[in-house]
Amino acid sequence: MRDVREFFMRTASIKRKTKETDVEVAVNLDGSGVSEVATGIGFFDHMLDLLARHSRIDITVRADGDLHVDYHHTTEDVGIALGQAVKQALGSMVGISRYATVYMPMDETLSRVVIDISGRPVLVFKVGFPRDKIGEFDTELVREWFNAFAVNAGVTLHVETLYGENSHHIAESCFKGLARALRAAVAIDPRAANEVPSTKGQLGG
Ligand SMILES: [Mn+2]
Repeated sequence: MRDVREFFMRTASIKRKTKETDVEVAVNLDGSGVSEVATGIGFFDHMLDLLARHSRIDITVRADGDLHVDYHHTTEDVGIALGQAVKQALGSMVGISRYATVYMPMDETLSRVVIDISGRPVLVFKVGFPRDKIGEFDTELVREWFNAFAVNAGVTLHVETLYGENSHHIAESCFKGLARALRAAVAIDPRAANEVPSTKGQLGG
């Protein structure tokens, strides 16, 4: 079947260097879920690996951040760069499915992730963590990452954990839910492969 992937590669790479972090990110939206991730934060690497695997987006992340301060700058800046890379790879957004709703269980936890690749950056994040830390990782940084990603990808993203007890499971259900939502929303809709999915004729206005 002919679709837009015959005409352009949906890939992007972003380099972002500040006094706090040095981040390089690459994505291939039509990949097979291969990840090459090294942020210096074990738990965060685990989440980004899951994101790649379950979205089928190939993701490369190399981050060298000020981890001696804490994990905030590195987590946020990787979210910024990954968001920018996804937005760039989407290009004109021709042919994308645009919307997706995913319920993601992880043992006793259930999270719902709803995405609209709208060009309008909004995050609604209703997720509570019973613990302040997962390993060395501050659980409040999960929200920081999702916000940085949503704002820079230009997506409307609603994330809610409906119930759950284990903080590791809660975080994992959010990242896996985003992965499956992204996978569906960036997929080319064969019934509208040459159209931008908006009655305005464009997304992001
Ligand atoms: Mn895990």
